[in-house]
Amino acid sequence: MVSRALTVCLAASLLTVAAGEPAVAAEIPTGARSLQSVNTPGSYVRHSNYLGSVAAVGSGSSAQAKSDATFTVTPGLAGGTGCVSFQAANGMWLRHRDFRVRLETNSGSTTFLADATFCVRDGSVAGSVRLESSNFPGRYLRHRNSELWLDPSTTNPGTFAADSSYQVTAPWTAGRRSPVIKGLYGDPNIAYLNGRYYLYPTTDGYSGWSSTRFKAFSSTDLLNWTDHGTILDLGPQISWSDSRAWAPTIAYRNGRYYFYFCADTNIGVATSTSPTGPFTDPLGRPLVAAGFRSGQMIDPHVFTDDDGEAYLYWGNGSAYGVRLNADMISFDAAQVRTFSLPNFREAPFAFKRNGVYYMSYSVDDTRSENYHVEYATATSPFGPWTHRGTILSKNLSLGVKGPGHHSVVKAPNSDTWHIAYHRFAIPAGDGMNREVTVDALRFNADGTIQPVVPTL
Ligand code: FUB
Repeated sequence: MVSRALTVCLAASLLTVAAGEPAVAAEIPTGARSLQSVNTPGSYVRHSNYLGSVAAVGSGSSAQAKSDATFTVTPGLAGGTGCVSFQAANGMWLRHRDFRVRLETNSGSTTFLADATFCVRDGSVAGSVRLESSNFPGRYLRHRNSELWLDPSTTNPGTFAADSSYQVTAPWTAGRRSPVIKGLYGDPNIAYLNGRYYLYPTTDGYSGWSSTRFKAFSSTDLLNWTDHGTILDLGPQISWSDSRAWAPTIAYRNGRYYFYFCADTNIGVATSTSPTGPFTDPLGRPLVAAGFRSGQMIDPHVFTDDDGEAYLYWGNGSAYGVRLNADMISFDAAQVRTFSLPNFREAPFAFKRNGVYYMSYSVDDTRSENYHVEYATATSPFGPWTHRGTILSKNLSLGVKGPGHHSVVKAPNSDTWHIAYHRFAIPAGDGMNREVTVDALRFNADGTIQPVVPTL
């Protein structure tokens, strides 16, 4: 499935436009796609021995050839309006290096992100596209002797335009259902607000988790997600920190949305009248400053109880909780509780079902494939917590590694629950190259939680 809003505007169409017909500005959804050369029909962009090429692919081609000619189109790793990146089935990305187009693992460096980002331009024939380098404007993804290069248009611009134009087609191999939001993201916070589901993640793919911006996505069906773009940018919008934008969460009270986020291992809060912002910082300082208590002051979650009281939970190394004041942007520091939660590492997430308070949390290190989620229950939002076990862990037969930093949401007017979490991007991700998915969360009759069955 493809998110309509995770789309990139292109002067191209998935449908072939007959010559002579007026060109219709169209959109190409992100997701699995193939790219057919316009001047060597039947030849597709593919990778072979980690180098980009153009080669014939047909219905009788091998499964490997079809897979090698299929890419997941994502928003450009380096950003930019109308810019995209191409991820192969093995998790590596098309990039140029020394102007040769090749397949490499995302190192997270600024250079890599730019080298792997191509901005979509009109192609030489109706419905086709050209892909211009984001960091070398004027150079295009072009085939030359069947090899893919990042070339400038020099002599014979007509030939060059044809060599660098592609029809975007349906993919040679089917894509997976997940990740539900295309691209690299971690720490998803899922919430149901004002008739829609929202996901607020950390943006991944940066070494040291050094992203500086937060994005939001929304959906009505948990499958098709609309990208609302950047909703908070630490650089211009937060005066007290410019780095390490991690693990946000959201709460609603009295007509306002409160967006809690990590910045440089402090917890801040920003408010808006919309779940997609614009958000502004009412405090001009962290809500929970680094050093306030032992461990890192990260990974906030706000749980609102049936009586309207809101509770802030957070922590890495130690788990903390406190009731927020009615303004949602302050609390009584003397009332902060430290919880005893076996194996707790980070990412506490609280919810309530049938009068039982659940505290779920991540165990181990997000860089470890053994990262997983355990939970405890209580009869009050402050515990004491009774440890109940593991609900989500790796599944190597599916390629699922490091699943964790989850959140939980209940479908409206139902007892249907879902869990959003990240895992190492499949197949070549790691603890800084993670992807987000959503699965069912099921309960036993006694209220205990069944182990999550990861779906791809
Ligand atoms: O995304 C950065 C950090 O990684 C989060 O704050 C932790 O929970 C871990 O997932």
